[in-house]
Amino acid sequence: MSSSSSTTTLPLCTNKSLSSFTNSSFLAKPSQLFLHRSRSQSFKVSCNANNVGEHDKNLDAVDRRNVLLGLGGLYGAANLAPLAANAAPIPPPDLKSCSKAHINPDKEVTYSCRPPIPQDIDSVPYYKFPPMTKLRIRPPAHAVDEEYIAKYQLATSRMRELGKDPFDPLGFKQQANIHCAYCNGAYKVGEKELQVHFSWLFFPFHMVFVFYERILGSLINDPTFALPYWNWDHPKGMRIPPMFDREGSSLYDEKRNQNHRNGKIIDLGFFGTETQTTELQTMTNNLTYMYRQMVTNAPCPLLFFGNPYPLGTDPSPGMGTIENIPHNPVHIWTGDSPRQPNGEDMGNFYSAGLDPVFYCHHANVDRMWNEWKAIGGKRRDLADKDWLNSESFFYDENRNPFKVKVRDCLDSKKMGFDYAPMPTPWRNFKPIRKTTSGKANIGSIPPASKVFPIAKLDRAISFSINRPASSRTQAEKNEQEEILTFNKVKYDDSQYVRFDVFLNVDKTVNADELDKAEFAGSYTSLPHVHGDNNTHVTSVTFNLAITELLEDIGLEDEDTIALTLVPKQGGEGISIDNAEIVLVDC
Ligand SMILES: [Cu+2]
Repeated sequence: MSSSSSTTTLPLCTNKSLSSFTNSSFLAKPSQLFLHRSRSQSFKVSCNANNVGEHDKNLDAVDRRNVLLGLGGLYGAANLAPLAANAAPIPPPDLKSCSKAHINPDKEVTYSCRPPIPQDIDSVPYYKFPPMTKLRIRPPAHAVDEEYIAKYQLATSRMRELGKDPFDPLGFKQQANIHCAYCNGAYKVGEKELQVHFSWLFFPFHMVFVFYERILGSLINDPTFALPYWNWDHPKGMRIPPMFDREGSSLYDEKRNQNHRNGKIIDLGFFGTETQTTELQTMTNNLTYMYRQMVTNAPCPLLFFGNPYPLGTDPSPGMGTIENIPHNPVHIWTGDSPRQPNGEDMGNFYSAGLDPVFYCHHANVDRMWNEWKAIGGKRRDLADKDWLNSESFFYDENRNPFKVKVRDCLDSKKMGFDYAPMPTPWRNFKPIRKTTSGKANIGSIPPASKVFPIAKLDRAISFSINRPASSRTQAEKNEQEEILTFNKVKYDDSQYVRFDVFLNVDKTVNADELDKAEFAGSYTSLPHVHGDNNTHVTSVTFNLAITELLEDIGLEDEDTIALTLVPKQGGEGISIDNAEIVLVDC
């Protein structure tokens, strides 16, 4: 168990962060942010370096929201769900059988995502990461200097140049195709489609994109070149990193939401609709999401990694916390959904790799894996052999084909890279109970048995639900995690979907203000193809860990608690069979 008691500092836009840039013309325009904390307090903040005094006031505003408590509730190690007895790991895909990818079940990708087939396809060796004398150190993308940007731009433009040969595995298009083929149904394993999202393959598969970084380095003869990480979990990084927003640069992509450029603060819960709230509230919500997804809702490995996906099972069994938020929303927020039919580029799996910022986004997703393990408790890699021995196929920087096992991708240092450290303010951002209106009166809302099944989540719904045990001792809580489970959450998976879950409040809850203990979490989905049955309907189990929330709200002694579901996107297409609270070993 670990907790940090250091004071959180949230430099939203300090002059220090700007000093590492040698040419201020490359920065996002100094924007005037009008941040209103409440009716009684308002702050005007400028990202101008000479307005630090006001800026500090703003930091204080966020600091006051922060409760410096420990992390709590992190214990032992095991899995949430048992596996089938005769399962096997997912093997590398059969390249020869690679067919057309689909944008949705009815629509094919207009080009083939298939990689070049190696001559000796049956004897592709396993990759051995070469020993490094010097680690590649991935920098936070908002804080790199012009020398770094010049190198990164040069390497990317050379990769784009190689992409003119559509079959060069080092070309930019082929690199993007990797994500297209593994994520939009081009590959089969056995009789079933291969999908590396919505399951425990999400983290290790994307980690293997490390070859992209090695290729970039080789194109500029710099064996220490490292990808930058989009530091969206820190207020300084909550915008498109400026170097990606320079038109004409090899790092720029035309197919991005134009409303989200020039320093616009990112909403890490974005699902297609701009929330009508202040930028301070957006950043506060962002830190709340990070705390929920890394700490509260990910005390057990499978909650963090996603559900088991052994050979022979259906794809997309259920995603882990970070894939859900902020991974999915960052994709959608960046993609050009206002102008492109399928949210291209970042807003759809098949096209996401065509935007250079994709690799920067995923570098931070990878970083969250290390940060999650660093929190301690039961937060450690899975020991399941079906996970450890799952494989994927890649070309290295010398155009040699290799297979890679998940077990070889668990330690970034062994893979030759590490991250330049940045503070993680979300670790101390445990939301507190809000005493504002919206507290539910258990007697005035229907029980879960009267509300489920929910045929359409087209408006907020409140209900009461019984707990299997109350007043649990610390030893009991150490032993078992209390999980709120929604069974058979069904929705049209060609649509954006999001709903939020609140505890102990009724429908009058302010669902745009998430920094409160009553906010339990959200379910989101990025449009994707699913299975071979050609239907659009996905059915998943959605779990939220509530042990810590019950402590925070003071509900530990209650036998029955109130819940409210608030649809945020696509609710008319969401149905839910039932909800229950269960105790599980984790
Ligand atoms: Cu992604």
